[in-house]
Amino acid sequence: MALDPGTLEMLLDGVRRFVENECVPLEREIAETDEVPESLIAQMRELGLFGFAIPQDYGGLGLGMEEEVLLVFELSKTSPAIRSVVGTNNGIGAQALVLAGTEAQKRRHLPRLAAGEIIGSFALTEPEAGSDAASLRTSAVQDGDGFVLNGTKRFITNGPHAGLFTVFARSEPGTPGADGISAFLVEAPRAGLTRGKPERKMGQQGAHVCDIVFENCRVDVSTLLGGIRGHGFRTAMQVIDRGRLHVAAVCVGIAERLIAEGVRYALERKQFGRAIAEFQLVQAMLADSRAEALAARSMVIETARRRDQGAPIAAEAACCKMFASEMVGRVADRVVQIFGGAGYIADYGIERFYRDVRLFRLYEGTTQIQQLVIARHMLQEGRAASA
Ligand code: COS
Repeated sequence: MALDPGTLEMLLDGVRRFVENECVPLEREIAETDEVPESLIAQMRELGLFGFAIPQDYGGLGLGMEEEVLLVFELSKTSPAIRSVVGTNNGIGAQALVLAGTEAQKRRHLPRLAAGEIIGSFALTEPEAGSDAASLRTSAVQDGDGFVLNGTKRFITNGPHAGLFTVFARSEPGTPGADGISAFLVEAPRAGLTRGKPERKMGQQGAHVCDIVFENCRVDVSTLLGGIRGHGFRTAMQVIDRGRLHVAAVCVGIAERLIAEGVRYALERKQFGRAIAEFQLVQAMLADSRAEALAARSMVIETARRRDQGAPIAAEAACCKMFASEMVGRVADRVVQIFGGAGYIADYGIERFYRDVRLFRLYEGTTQIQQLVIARHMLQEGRAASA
C-alpha cells in the first residue's frame, strides 16, 4: 500500500465527491457534445488523477493495484468517457514505460504524464491485427542512429490527443510472430505521423479513438523501449494483463452506479397502485445484479491483492475482465428493463450506459480472447501437474 488508510480514504472520498457533484450533472452534456469539459479535466489534474498509477518518484501517486481498483470503482460511477481521459496515462499509455523503460525514458516522460501535461496512448492494434496482436505489420527499420516507422494503427484510444505513443512495430526482419516486435516511445506531433479522423462510435461519447498512420516516420534509437529489441510483445501482454484488471474495476463501478439507479427508480415508479420495487420480479432483477456486481468486485480486489504481492495474474485478470464486462452488460440490460420504456429514452440517461458498457466486452481483449487466455493457463497447469 502506497498510502496509509486515512489518506487513502480521503482520496477515495475526494473522488466520490468529484463524481457526484461535478461529473454526474455533466453526463448528458458530455454525451451530446462528445467532449469532456476542460473544467473537469483541470479538476482531475488537481486531484492527481492523471498519475495515480505512476510511481511517486516520477510525480504520480504511486498507488498499488488494490488502491487503484478501489479508486477506479469510484471514478467509474459516471460516464466512462471521464475515466477514459486519465485512463491511458495511468494504464496502457504509461505502464510499458513503468515496466520496461530505461531510467532516462522514465524521467523524460512519466512526470509529464503524471501531471496531465501530455496524454499517453498505446498503439498495438492494426487493421489486420486485432485479437491476433502478434501478427502486426507496422515496420521499424533501423537506419543509422534511428528507426523509420511505417504502418497504420487502428482504434487508438486517446489517439487524437496523445503527445506520446507506445508503438509496437516489427523491428527484426525475418523474425515472424512475437519475437520480431519492439516497442518505441514516439512523441507527437512529428513528421511522418498523422492522425485519422476521430471515429463515430456506438457509445462512450467524449472518449476519442482514431487511426495513427506512420509514413517514413523517423525516431531516434533512444526511443526503443528499455533499449531492448524484440521484447515489445511480451511487454504489451504484461501491460494488457494489468489493463484488464483495471477495465474489470471500471465495469464494477458502472454496475454499482446502475444498480443504484435501478433501486431509486423502482422505489419511485408506481404501477398497479404501488412502487414497482414491491414486485418480486423487479426485486429479482435487482438482487441478481447486486450479487453479480459483488462477485466481480470481490474477484477484482482479490486479484489486485495478488498482483501487489508479486504473483502472476494473467489468467486471473482475464477471468476478472471476462466476468466483469459480461456482468455489467447484464446489469445494464436489467436496469433498462426496470426503467421500462423510460430505459429506452435518452433523457433518462440509462440507454446511454447500456451502449457505453458494450465496449468492455471488446477492448483490451474480447471475451473470447479472455476465454482463450484462461483455458491456456488451465491446460498448462494441468500438463505441469501430470508431468
Ligand atoms: N505476460 C508475459 N508474456 C506473455 C504473456 C503475458 N501475459 N502472454 C504471452 N506472453 C509471451 C509468451 O510467453 C510468448 O513468449 P515465449 O515464446 O518466450 O514463451 C510470447 O509472449 C507469445 O505469446 P503467445 O504464443 O501466447 O502469443 P499468441 O500469438 O498466441 O497470442 C494472445 C496470445 C491471443 C493471448 C494475444 O495475442 C492477445 O492477448 N490478443 C488480444 C490482444 C488485445 O487484447 N488487444 C486489445 C487492444 S490493445 S488495448
